[in-house]
Amino acid sequence: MPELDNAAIARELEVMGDLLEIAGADRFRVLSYRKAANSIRAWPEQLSAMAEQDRLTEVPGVGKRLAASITEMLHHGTFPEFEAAKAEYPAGLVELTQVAGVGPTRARQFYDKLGVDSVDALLHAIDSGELGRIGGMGEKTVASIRRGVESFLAHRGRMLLRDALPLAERLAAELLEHPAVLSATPAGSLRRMQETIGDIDIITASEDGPAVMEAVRELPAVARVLGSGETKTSVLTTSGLQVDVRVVAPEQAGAALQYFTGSKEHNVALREIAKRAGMKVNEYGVFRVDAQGTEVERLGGATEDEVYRILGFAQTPPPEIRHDTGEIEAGLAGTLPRLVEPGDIRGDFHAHTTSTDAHSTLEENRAMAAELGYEYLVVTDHAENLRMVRGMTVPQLEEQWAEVDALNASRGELPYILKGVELNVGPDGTVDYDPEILARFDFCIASLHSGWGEESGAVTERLLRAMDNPYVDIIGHPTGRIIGRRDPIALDMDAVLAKAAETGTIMELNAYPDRLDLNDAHLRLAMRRGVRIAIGTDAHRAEHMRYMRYGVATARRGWVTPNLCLNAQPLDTVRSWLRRNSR
Ligand code: DGT
Ligand code: CA
Ligand code: CA
Ligand code: ZN
Repeated sequence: MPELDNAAIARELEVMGDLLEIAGADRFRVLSYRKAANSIRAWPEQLSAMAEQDRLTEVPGVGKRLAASITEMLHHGTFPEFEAAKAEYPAGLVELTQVAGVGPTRARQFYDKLGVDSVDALLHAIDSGELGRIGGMGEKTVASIRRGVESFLAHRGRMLLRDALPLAERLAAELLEHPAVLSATPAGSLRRMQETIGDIDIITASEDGPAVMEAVRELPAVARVLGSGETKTSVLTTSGLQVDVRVVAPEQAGAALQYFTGSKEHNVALREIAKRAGMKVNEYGVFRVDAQGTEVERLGGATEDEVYRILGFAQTPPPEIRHDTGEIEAGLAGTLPRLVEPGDIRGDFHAHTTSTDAHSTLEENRAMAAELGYEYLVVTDHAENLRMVRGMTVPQLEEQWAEVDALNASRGELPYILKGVELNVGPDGTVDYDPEILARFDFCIASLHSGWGEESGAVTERLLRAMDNPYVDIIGHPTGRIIGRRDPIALDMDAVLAKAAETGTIMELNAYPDRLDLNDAHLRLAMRRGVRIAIGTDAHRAEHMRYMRYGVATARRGWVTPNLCLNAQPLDTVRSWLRRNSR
C-alpha cells in the first residue's frame, strides 16, 4: 500500500465531509471531518509515523473514532464509512460543491432535478438554459455560477502550493538519503513558488542514473509509475500529483536546475542573451559556439550561479521572480533589490483565537510564535459586526485586553503580544466600535467581508472611505479571493494603493495559502508606490502560523523588500509605522 501523506489524508477527509453534507448529514459530523482536515494539513509530523505509535489523537480535531478511520485509510487506502458515502453519490458531485456559488445544497439540487453530476455537466446545463429554468435560479445567479465554473476549470488539475511543497521537499529529502544521489532539488513552478502547481519537477545529480531512477520508482508515496527512462522518471503520488524526477551528471546539475526552474519566458530571454554573446545555454551547460551554431567549447554549468555568471549576470535572479518582468535587466546590471526572506520575519500580523471562530488560545498562539522565533505576535479576533462568528463585544474585548496585559507582564523571554482586531468594512465604509474603543487597540485591521458582485466603483469607494479612518492601520485580505473558489472583489487596485500611499495605510499580504492576497502583481505595484506591507497568516489555529512561508514566498514574487515589510521591523519601529502613531 503506497504511503498517504498528510495532504492526501486531509483531502480525503474533506471529500468525506462534502459527501456527508450532500447527503444532509448532521452538521457536527460534517464539521468534524473538515476541522480534522484543516489541522492535519498544517501538522508538522507525518500521520503515517504517528499512527504506528498510536499517537494520532494528539493531532487537534482527531478523536478516537477518526484516529481509527485514518489508521484504516493508511493501511487500506480508505475506510468503510467513506466507501459507503462514495457509493451513494457520483464522485463528480464533490467537485461540483467546490465551484464558487454552488456548495453542497445546490449540488444536490442540480443532481436531483437535472441529473447534473459533474462540473462539465453543470456547464452544459448553463449553456442549454436548463439551469435557469429551475426554481430560484435568476439570471444573475446563473451568471455568477458560470463565473465560478470558469474559475474552477482554469485551476482544474492544478494543486495549491501548500499541498505540493511539503510533498516535494519530503521526496527530495528521501531521494537524498540514497547513496547514489549527490543532490536533489525541486525545480519548476514549485521552486518559483507559484500559487498553484501543475506538476512537481525534481532535479537530481548522480554518477549512477539507473540507480536513481530505480530509487524514484520505489519512493513510498508513489501510487503509479507513469514512465521511466534513463534520465527521467514520472510518477503519480498518492495525493494525485505528478512528479517528474530527472537525473543529470554533477557537472550539469546547475544548468539542469536553471533550465527546469524556468519560467519559459525567463529561459527564452536567457537564450537570446547567450546567442548575442556567441554562446548557447541549455539543460546540459553553457557552451561557446561557432558561426554555424556548433558547440566548440564547454564553459560551465555545474552550479546555477556559474550559468548566470558566464552569461554576464552580476547577480542570480531569485527563482521566485524569474518571469522576464525586469529581473533579467536588473540581474545583468547588478541592481536586483534584496528581497524579504524567512529570516527577516519577526512576527505575524493576523491571528485569531478561541475568543471568536478559531481553535487555539492566545497562549497557544504565543507558544507557536516562540517556536517560530518571533519577537512579537498579535491577536486579531473578529469584531462585533461579523455576526456569523459572534465577533467580540466590548466587554469581551476588555477581558481579552486584561489577559494580554497579564501575559505581557509575565512574559520573560516570550514574544510580546500586540492588541489588534479585524474590523469589518460596512456597506458605507464605516467600521465597528466607537472611536474611543478603536483608540485603545495597538492597531486595527479592516477587511471587506462582503462586496463580491458589487460594481467596481462602489466597492472601491467603500474601501477608500475606510482608509480615511485614522484608526484603520492595515487593510486585511484586500480582494477577498479564494484561489479557484471565489473571485476577487472588483477593486480598482491602483486607486486603493494610491490611497494607501497617501494615508500611510499598510496593506496586508494574507499568507493563508488559498488566499495569498494581495497577490504578486499587486505587491509589485505596491512596492513601486512605496506602500508598506504586513504579512499575516490569518491563523485559525496555532499551527497555521507556519503558513508564514507562503506569505514570504508571495512577497518575494512581488519584489517586496524588507524596508517596506512591517514584519521585518523591530517592535518599536512597528509601532512608529502604525498610522495611529504617526502625525
Ligand atoms: P507547472 O508544472 O504547470 O506548474 O509549471 P512549470 O513551470 O513547472 O512547467 P513544467 O513542469 O512544464 O516545466 C518545468 C520547467 O522546465 C519550466 O518552467 C521551464 C522548463 N521547460 C519545460 N519545457 C520547456 C520548453 O519547451 N522550453 C523552455 N525554454 N523551457 C522549458
Ligand atoms: Ca512543473
Ligand atoms: Ca514537469
Ligand atoms: Zn482573519
